[in-house]
Order: sequence, then structure tokens, then C-alpha cells
Amino acid sequence: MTKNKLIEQAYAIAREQYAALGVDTDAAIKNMEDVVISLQCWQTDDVGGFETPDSELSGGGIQATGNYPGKATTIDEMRSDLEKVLSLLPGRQRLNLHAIYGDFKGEKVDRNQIEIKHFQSWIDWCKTQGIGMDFNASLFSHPRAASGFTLSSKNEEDRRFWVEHLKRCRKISAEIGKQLGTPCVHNTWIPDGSKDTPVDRNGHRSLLKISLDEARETDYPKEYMKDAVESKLFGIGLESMTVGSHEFYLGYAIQNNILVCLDNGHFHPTEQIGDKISACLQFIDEVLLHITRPVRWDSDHVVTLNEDVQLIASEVIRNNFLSRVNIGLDFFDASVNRIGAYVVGTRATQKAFLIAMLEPTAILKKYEEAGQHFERLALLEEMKTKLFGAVWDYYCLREDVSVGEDYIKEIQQYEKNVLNKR
Ligand code: RNT
Ligand code: ZN
Repeated sequence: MTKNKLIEQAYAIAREQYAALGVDTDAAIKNMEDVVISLQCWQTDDVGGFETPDSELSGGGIQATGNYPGKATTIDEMRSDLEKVLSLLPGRQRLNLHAIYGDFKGEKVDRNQIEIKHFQSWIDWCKTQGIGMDFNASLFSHPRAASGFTLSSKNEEDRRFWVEHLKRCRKISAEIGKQLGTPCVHNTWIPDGSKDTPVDRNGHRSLLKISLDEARETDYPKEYMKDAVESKLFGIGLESMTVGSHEFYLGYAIQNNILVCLDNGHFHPTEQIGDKISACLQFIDEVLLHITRPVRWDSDHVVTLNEDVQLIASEVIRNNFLSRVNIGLDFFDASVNRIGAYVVGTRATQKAFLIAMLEPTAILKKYEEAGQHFERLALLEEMKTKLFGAVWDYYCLREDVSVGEDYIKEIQQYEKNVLNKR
């Protein structure tokens, strides 16, 4: 039997198995069109960027470890890598770009000088790929972030510098969204915090609020750009206080009806961001997700299909939240083939969403509401070993991308032909 025939037959059996529980696998595959994943550009080069001189990753506990050969060092290399990644993924993606990845053409352009022209070639590239684009101010890896404070700095010159950067990034985001015809989500994450016990937490937090208000003075239409703010519990070297904590940003987001960004590496390890989505969405219109895999700390390992990610996907799908949840990835592992990392991590996230779409939620809810908790537990457990793999393979086949582990070979080829020649 040919490989494709086998996939189709396995799917036919899986379809019947799910149908017996009232689940329509064809509809689930169709609905995957609405799961759009924003690919973090920084997995191509370990959060390096294209500034002159090279910005070096530092501050706030973001750290890419490893030195696997082949990292992208130019815009062309990065685009070629991203094109390879896109070719190996089913479904729809977007590009998530950080401000340090501008097309500066060898010129020194400081963060308070960036303009839309530095990102035009990225917008054009996204057009050729038929994808949308998201954007991020880069408030780290810079001499003015060396004190450990940016938007909440007590050094007025530094604070003003970062407010200007953020203003410009929001303006650039609005232009990106306008040109691409899909809103650009602009995320703000700052590394501000303190290693040891501070005495003026309040001083820094009130400065952060002032800075955000100043940077957000200009309103842009929601069709062009949306603001998100990303909290964090702690970072390495910032163990005692993070200025932009969850309470701070949740409050700020509710007050201003902007997005909170929930990064699943940014909470206590027993907290689940899957649990936070329905809580936040009672009070704000949308959230942004940074899906990652923290191992013991916010280590940003490549996403795998684990229970954290599955709860996130289930909560989004059960509640029909896809139009209110913007899905971004945030991992950066420099110790493995970086293209491979993207493909594994993105596919794992997509698998979680497809699994969520194959859940017999109506039956489970009925059990729950009738107090039949054994039945709920049993069915949830049984769903874990249904023929999901057959549905996933069929989905990849229909999307005309490598099925199963076939992409391993393709990435090995790319490593040999492209990455190893860098
Ligand atoms: C850092 C945050 C932030 C960054 C990126 C590069 O802890 O998660 O989202 O990872 O902006
Ligand atoms: Zn993040």
C-alpha cells in the first residue's frame, strides 16, 4: 500500500472512532484554518538582531544557551530560514518581529531613531509570504538597559529614551497592520527588576505606569494595531522584584482595555496559564499568548505536546475564544538545529489545538453538570489514546506538508546544504 493510501485509511478509521462520540474530524481539520500562530523571529539567531554594532542578549533572565552551528547572521539568511520553516508547517502562521531585527543596512540606528523605513522590507517579505506580522519593542540588550531599569528607570534620560522607543514601535506597528490588512499585535516586555530586596517597589511601578501612559498617548485604530503588555514573576538576576508583575499589567490592561500577554514561562511552575485565559477574558477583549516550555525556570525550551500546552488549547477551543486569543510562540533554543526547533515547537502547538478540537466537549460538560465526575475523568483519560495521530497525519497530507517524522530528513538536508555553509 502506498504511504498516502495508508494515511487515508487510518484517517477513515479515526473519523469513525471520533464520530461515535459526536466529534466531526473533517470539521476539526477545517477549523484549524482559524488557528494562526505567530512565529518568533528570534529563534533564528538566539535573540541577536541586526543592529550595528551587534546587540548582545542580556538582562531580565532571557538567555539562549547553546552554540549549535548555522545561526542566521543576516536578514537574507533569516528569511531563508523562515521560508524553510513555513514550508514545513501545515496551517497558517504570522511573523513576530522584534525591533532589533530592522533592515538597518549597516547603519547605526539607535532605538529612539527607528522608523517604518527600517521595517518596510519585512512588510514586503510578509506580503510575498501572504502572512500577517506582529511587532515588539526591544527594551533589552542596550547600554541604556544596563542598570536593570528601562521604562521604570529613575534616570529620567534613560526613561525618556525608552518611552520614545516604545512610541516609535507602536507607530511602526500601526503602519505594519495598515499595509498588511491585519492588525499587528505590539507586545511590550521589559526586564526591569531587582536582584535583591528593593525598598521602593512603588516608585518604579508608578514610573512604569507613567511611561506606558506617555508612550500610549497616540491612539491607533484597532484594525491596525493592538497593544499587549507582558508580565513576569521573576528572572535570573531579578529574583526579588519584577516591576511589571502580573497584577500590575492585568490592572493596566483592564484600565486601558488592551491585551495582556500570558507567557507560560512567567508564572510559578504550578500555575497554569490555561486557567488564566477565561479569567482575563471576563475583563478584557483579547489576550496574547507566548507559548513556551519552561524547564525549572523560564528557560524557553522548544514547545512539546505537554499538558500545559494542551490545557491552553483546550480552554481556547472549548470556549470558542479563537477570535480573542492571539497565539504567539516564545522559545529560543540555541543547542539544536534552530529550524528543527521551530518546526517541532510549532507543530506541537498545532497538535494541541487539533486535539482540543477533537474533544467531545458536549458530553464532558453534560457529565460535569450532572455531577458525574468519574465519567468525566474516564472520558478525558480515554480521549488521550484515541487515534489522534491518524487525524494529524491526514491534516498534514491535505496541507501538502511533510507527514509524521518526514520533516527530519528535510531539515537534515537544509542543514547540510545551507546551514553548514554559513
Ligand atoms: C522574556 C519574555 C519576552 C522575550 C521576547 C524576546 O522573558 O518572555 O517575551 O522572550 O520578547
Ligand atoms: Zn514572552
